[in-house]
Amino acid sequence: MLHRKKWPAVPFRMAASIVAGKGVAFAAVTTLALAIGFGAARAGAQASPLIVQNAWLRKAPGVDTAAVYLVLKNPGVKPVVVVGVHSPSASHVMIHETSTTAGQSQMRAYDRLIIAPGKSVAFQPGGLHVMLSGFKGNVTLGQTVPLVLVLSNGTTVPVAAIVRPLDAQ
Ligand SMILES: [Cu+2]
Repeated sequence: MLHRKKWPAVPFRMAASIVAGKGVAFAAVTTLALAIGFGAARAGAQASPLIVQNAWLRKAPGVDTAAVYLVLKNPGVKPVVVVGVHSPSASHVMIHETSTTAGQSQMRAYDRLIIAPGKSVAFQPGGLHVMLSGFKGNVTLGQTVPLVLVLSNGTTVPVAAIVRPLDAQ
């Protein structure tokens, strides 16, 4: 009776090594698939060297400066260096960092900002921000202010920062 035939007994240790071997083969195939997928994305849609998340600003009426906050994520395997920022909406754009020493708040300007591979840099109130001044028009709640990040290799990364209420954090 065929259905009652026993499978040959496999010693436990050998069975474990077979499973492990399959696991390794599967991982190798997955890695290859990812590599192919990544290559295709690069060749096709020009994957951005920097991912921009949650860009926003507060703008008080009648004040000609505003700070933009955002998160910059480097998805690549090499450092990404931001060497400049500009905006069609403002005449002066700089990367600043606020720091407080002995109760004194100071702003330091960055000529370049390096984002390590796989890391994110958060621009947030009380720390890094993109300082805009010399606004060329009205900025109203809910609208987006365009910025352009310039990288050391000449690539540019567009940013759309949304105007949030003054009490946004
Ligand atoms: Cu500033």
